[in-house]
Amino acid sequence: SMDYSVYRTIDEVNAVMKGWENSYPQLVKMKALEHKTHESRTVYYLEIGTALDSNGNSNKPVIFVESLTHAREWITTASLIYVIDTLLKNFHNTKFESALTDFTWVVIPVVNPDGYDFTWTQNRFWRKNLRFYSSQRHCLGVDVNRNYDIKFGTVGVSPNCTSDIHHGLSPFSEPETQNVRDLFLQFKARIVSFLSVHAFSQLLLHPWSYTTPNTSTEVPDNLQQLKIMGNKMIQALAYNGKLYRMGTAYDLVGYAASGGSIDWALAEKPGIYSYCFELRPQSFWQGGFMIPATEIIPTGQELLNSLMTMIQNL
Ligand code: 0X9
Ligand code: ZN
Repeated sequence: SMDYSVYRTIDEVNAVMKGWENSYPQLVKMKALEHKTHESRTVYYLEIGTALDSNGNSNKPVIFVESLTHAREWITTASLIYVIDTLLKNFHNTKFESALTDFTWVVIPVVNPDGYDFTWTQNRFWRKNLRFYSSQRHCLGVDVNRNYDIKFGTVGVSPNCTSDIHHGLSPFSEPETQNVRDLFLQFKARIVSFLSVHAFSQLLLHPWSYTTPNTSTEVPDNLQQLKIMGNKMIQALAYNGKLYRMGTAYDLVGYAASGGSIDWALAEKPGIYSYCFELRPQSFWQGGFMIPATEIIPTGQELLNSLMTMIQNL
């Protein structure tokens, strides 16, 4: 059986995905996304659920999950591996069965494999992708979560390529955002929820992330539903006693950010349940991005519990 309490390299994560497809051919398809990264890597995604046809299609509602957009946020992919493996292994357990019989899960476990590999080999605290601009020192990378076409370049971003929140040259200039966009559009008619998995701070963010006190009259049409569902989800995230809080980015962390995935997804398909998880730990003092691997399982348990709560309330 699989050891959950270790962090895996990009090659190991891809091998885990392949292993699932081999072990559960009725439940899992692993596919390549179209846009290769700057270092020519292929980004893979999974389609998970029953009654997939030979192309991996079904008529079920889709829950779309994207993770490891930010290279240093290792706990996100590690927790997701726990979640997916637990769902697959316990498929016949009534507690989890509806997750795979009533829904199709479309999951990108590592949106940014170049950045992830860079955190293993060069710099553990790297955040962005590896967009190469010039041999100018320090000018490397775009913040993938600022590159979507929603209020692009307006708030919580930088035009400077040396910045950790550099938005890139134009909306969807990056292969990583192009991949998420194209996969979202492929499944758009069936998507009921879009989930972006990040770390850390123990938060559940709902749109809009771009609003500040000046623009806070702009709210999603489904704000009430987002809040009601989000409240249930943060209660479920407290599964192991950790406090999670829910709100917009500005409400919770005091900064707005444009060009992010959850805002783009909700604007593209109004009415969906679009959230950004900020997983463990709560703060820098509890390990920050370097959270010990011993916390992967409990973090995965609380993430799984909140996902089960969400689907039971859809
Ligand atoms: O700043 C970010 O991109 C996210 N926080 S992080 O510390 N993981 O970098 C929050 C973004 C919230 N908004 C969207 N996901 N759109
Ligand atoms: Zn992040």
